[in-house]
Amino acid sequence: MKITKLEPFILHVPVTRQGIADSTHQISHWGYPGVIIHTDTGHKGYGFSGTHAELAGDRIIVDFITNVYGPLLIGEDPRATNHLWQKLYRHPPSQWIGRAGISHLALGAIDIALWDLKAKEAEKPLWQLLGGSDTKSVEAYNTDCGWLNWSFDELVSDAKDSVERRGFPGIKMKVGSPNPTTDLKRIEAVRKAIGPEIKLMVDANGKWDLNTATRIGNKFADYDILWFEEPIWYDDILGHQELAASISTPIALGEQLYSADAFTAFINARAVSFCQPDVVRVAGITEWLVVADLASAHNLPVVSHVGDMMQVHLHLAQSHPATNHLEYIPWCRKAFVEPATVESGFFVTPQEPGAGTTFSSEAFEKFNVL
Ligand code: 0YR
Ligand code: MG
Repeated sequence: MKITKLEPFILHVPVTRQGIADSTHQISHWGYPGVIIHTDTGHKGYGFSGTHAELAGDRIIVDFITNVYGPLLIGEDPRATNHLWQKLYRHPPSQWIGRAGISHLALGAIDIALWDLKAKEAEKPLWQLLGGSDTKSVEAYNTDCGWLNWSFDELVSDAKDSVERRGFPGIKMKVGSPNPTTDLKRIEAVRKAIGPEIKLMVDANGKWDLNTATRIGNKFADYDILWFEEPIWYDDILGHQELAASISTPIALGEQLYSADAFTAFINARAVSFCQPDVVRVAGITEWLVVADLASAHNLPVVSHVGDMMQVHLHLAQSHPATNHLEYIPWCRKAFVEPATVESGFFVTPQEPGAGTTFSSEAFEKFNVL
């Protein structure tokens, strides 16, 4: 099998309900700048990054995919994922201007498309190709009930509805308000509404400084918070190390880390308890597997960041021993041929060959903005 053509696209899919906000982002659409990789066997691989749908930025990602990496891929066997990842990542001119940011998101889109192709050619869902079993149950937790722009009442009723009617065994809520005591009041009300048995996580999306995170983080134990996610600036290893040593709630992070090197540094510093790699950020499935193995070797759980990349992360959760839980964010599920689905708190095992990244043709007609 050989790569014959790269076909770029940019889909901007409106997020469900009203636009959402956390402490740092406001989103009305999810962006999928990506690529369809064509082959001489007729198989097509779908891969994409995940963005906040700023068209100018998405165009640069797609430009990098087609014009910088594209020529390095034509004629190659798409199943050689390790070889191709290294070829692109260490391509000297790209390495000089890359290794994170736009070039890395571009590499991620390509790598995901290659894995999709590899699984489609093998006629297996990706989790099966990676050694997974459908006897494994991946537990879901709902993030799409705890946004920071939800009013107090909306937040409490949405949290209650998620667990009582919809059966989620866990939920995550956003914190990082300008006045952190507001967050504590919201946490207290949510814990009261959902009862003591449900897993409750909080996510500050990197907003606070170390003093605030320590002061507020010390109160989380009163509400049995399973993890405190992105408490402070993403790259501050020593800050997270100090925080982890001074509060009892475990730290979760990783959605903003670009490499296994970065995870190694946080893990070695004992600055992280729950590793949250995202295939978008770490340039694809190839490096995600390195990070998950690394976490596994340190006996740390992996709970992928979903953003809205749920389908592909479900395949990885279904197959990797370090991961048993996955975030549920349903904004764009309807755009996919096989949307990730939760029943009674657990994900349904995907069955279609591939990595779960194939969009429906209607999604292309409706949402392609390139
Ligand atoms: C903004 N999950 C997150 C939104 C979410 C973000 O990208 O998606 O709140 O990805 O932090 O853990
Ligand atoms: Mg997060």
